[in-house]
Amino acid sequence: MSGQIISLPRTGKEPAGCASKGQSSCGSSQGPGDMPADIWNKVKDHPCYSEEAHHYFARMHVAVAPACNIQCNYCNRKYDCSNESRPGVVSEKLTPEQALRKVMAVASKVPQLSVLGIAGPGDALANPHRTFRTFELVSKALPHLKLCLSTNGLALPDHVDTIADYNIDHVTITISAVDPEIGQHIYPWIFFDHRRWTGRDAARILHERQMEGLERLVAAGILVKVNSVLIPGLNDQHMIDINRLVKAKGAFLHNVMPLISDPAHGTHFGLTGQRGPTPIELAAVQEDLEGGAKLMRHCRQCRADAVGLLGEDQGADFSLDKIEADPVFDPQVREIYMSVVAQERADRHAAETAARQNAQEGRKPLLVAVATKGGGRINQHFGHAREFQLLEVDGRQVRFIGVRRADNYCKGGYGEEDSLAAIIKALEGVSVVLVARIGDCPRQTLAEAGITVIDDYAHEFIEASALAWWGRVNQAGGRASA
Ligand code: CLF
Ligand code: SF4
Repeated sequence: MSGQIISLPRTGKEPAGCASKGQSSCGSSQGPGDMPADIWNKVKDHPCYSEEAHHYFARMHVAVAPACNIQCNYCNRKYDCSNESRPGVVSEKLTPEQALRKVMAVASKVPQLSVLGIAGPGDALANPHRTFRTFELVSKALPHLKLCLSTNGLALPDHVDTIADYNIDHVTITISAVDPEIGQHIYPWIFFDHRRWTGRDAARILHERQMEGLERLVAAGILVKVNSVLIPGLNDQHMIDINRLVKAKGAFLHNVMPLISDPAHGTHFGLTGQRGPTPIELAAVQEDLEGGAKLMRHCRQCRADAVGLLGEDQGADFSLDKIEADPVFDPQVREIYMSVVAQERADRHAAETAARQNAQEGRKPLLVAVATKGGGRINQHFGHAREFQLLEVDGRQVRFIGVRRADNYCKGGYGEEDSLAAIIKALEGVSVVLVARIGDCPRQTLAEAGITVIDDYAHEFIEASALAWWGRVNQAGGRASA
């Protein structure tokens, strides 16, 4: 079981690892000055709707919704919903009562928890009684939690009023096509109005229901995020149509997720060799979408039973057999955490503002990768990082542009050469990696690959450090190796 966490994961030195002897494009990532106060209040503690909030706040999913009313070619029912999760069976399906117990257990140990989401393993609204009963129980016990659900949209128009009644402020609709000609190659069938539909008709009905649901949610003042699964050769050229249409209909964010496809998952796409996009292809599509609906770039495609900060999963610590029969939530612990976060946010903002005052005129942007385990600080050892946050820095602006993943280098006290090769590949195009600490050996290997790793900004704020590094490099004559 995880221990109770009150401080941010930022202070205290990292344990020495192996070989260690020796702003944002997501429009929701900024502060209250960038959006109306009522919208800021809805997103400021939601790790998916605000890139900034994802440094401080956690979400959890409860797997209470096993059934689905459509078939996606990237999904196998044995696996998590690919809308919102990476493949891998959910460890346990829950009743609403079990879900409440699990949420209480997590809330009592993880004060960062701010959102309860229902995202499968099927479709939240194909299981409306289980979904809404869960929300009812949790909202009574823990009214401070934000409620969030994810759906393919087919049943959505039937439930908009209930969603509003339950104060569910955030709904994600997965929309991977807005043209039935394309949609029919993604969705082989849907079950609607007591019968099964296939082909173009299925895709048309799904599209109409998604649009109706989106419009009605927006009219009800509910924030809508649209997830689109990017399928090379099928909807990559179409993504701009999706982006522009959902923007016109009032979607708050658009999250383009790379298709995860593997024959081992038993999906139609996996078995027929449909590949997912490379990181470069994903970035190119995202670049094309600039100027349309705001993009979410910090999604981790989490499991339908994920628990914790985005990018980490404490789910295994909270299986039913590990949690107490009657967990108790202490609101005071949460209040202390919230005051720590408020101070951190203010300090981080001040540090970035100060760094900007020393900034030079923008020149060629450089890519900076950061090892962080939350709190908005550079606070992770290189060898422990399973992902790196990617920033584009031009001396005046720091733009969050995504996350690159690779297996961590340090395993059981030793460095893995294979992992290092994969990390170097994942860091393609990066000028510098900012870490809390790194050993001489991996630092040297990365340097030989043209990637500088520095720990000079250990435990400092990310954006201010990236600006400071950029200034240092440019004062040193434009070298990216200061
Ligand atoms: Fe869950 Fe989705 Fe709500 Fe977030 S996840 S239901 S909006 S609380 Fe977030 Fe996970 Fe990406 Fe989803 S990182 S897969 S976007
Ligand atoms: Fe699978 Fe989700 Fe698609 Fe249903 S909506 S088929 S659970 S990916």
